[in-house]
Amino acid sequence: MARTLQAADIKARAKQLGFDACGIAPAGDFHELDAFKEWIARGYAGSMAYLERSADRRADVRRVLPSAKTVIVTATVYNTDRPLSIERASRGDVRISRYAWGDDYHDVIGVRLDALLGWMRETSSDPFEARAYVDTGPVQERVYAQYAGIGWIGKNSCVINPQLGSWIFLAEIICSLALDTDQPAFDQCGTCQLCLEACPTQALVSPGVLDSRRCISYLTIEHRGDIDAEWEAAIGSHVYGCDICQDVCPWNELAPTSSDPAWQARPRWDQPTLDGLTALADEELGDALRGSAMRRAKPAGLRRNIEVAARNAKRAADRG
Ligand code: B12
Ligand code: SF4
Repeated sequence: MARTLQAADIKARAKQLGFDACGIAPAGDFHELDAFKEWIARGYAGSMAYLERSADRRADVRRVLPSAKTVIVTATVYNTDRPLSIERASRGDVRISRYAWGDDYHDVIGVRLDALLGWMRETSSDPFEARAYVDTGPVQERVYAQYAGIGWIGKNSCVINPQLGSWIFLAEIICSLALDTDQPAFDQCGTCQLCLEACPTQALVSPGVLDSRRCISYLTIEHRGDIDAEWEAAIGSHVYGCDICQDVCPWNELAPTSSDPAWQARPRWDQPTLDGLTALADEELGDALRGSAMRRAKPAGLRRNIEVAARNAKRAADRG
């Protein structure tokens, strides 16, 4: 029967649908959002022009949905029981970001978020407006996640939940319902600086601020064309994305793993080797990317990255 929706009902439903955490932030123009335009102005977005194009809308969710009163933020653990990238340092190993081993999260979480929104529409006695986004919407997901109490924005710029760690996907429903909101999460990085120190390209230029142009994740996923020779050696054996700033984070030491089949590594991407990937024909590479978040880099981008890793492996072998 239709009723007035309460925050607790939505959170309980989110749990049933497979979300590991759910919190609610007020729709507001939080001070952290001001940093976005400055970040663009410094050139830190590199060639990700879509970020600049949507900068005005990203300044406040009410520019996306003028009637917005709250942002329901979900977190989904994608961590699985496999070694960290920094533990895969043997000759011939290549590294692929943890988030990309299983099914494409845009698809999987998109379906779950639509189910949550569909249930809200069926259950709420009050009509409301809403927009649901997973990653690709004009929303600073990390800021709203922090204000929804999901986790704080760490020095590695990732949202860290004290129980779940940072191997989490974020997704949100912006809505016009005036729901009870959560307390924002508070910073628990303290004096730690491990992520800043570990980044092979010093992409974390100051705590919480990442220059994408230096980030291995950006270089291997978003950047098109040749990779500047300056970064080649530092990319090492990374063939898609980079996890180092999360691998070294103490908050991930006891991070739980997920048994959700969606995030389990597909055989092709489970601890891959350079020889195994180099041997793939274009068609096989294309097939292996079907339904995977790695489609973003396209077969040509992945091939380019495999070639970089191969040159790095040869240099290492030549050094003996
Ligand atoms: C563009 C983008 C990237 C870019 C830039 C990343 C970055 N750090 O900005 C690149 C390609 C490099 C990237 C890499 C990765 N990404 Co990405 N990415 C995004 C995207 C689409 C937008 C982020 C953005 O606008 N960045 C610009 C910065 C300025 O904005 P922001 O991240 O919102 O940060 C805010 C605060 O940090 C604050 N702020 C600014 N300065 C300061 C200073 C301090 C001290 C503090 C506390 C705050 C603060 O202001 C910003 C908002 O104005 C989001 C999805 C989304 N719609 O938000 C996913 C997202 C951030 N990415 C995600 C993931 C998983 C990754 C990778 C782990 C993938 C990988 N393994 O390769 C890496 C992580 C690298 C890293 N350390 O960030 C997840 C992060 C989940 C989490 N736990 O935080 C998101 C949320 C996608 C999702 N829906 O799950 N990503
Ligand atoms: S490694 Fe240390 S400084 Fe970096 S995000 Fe984790 S706790 Fe914060």
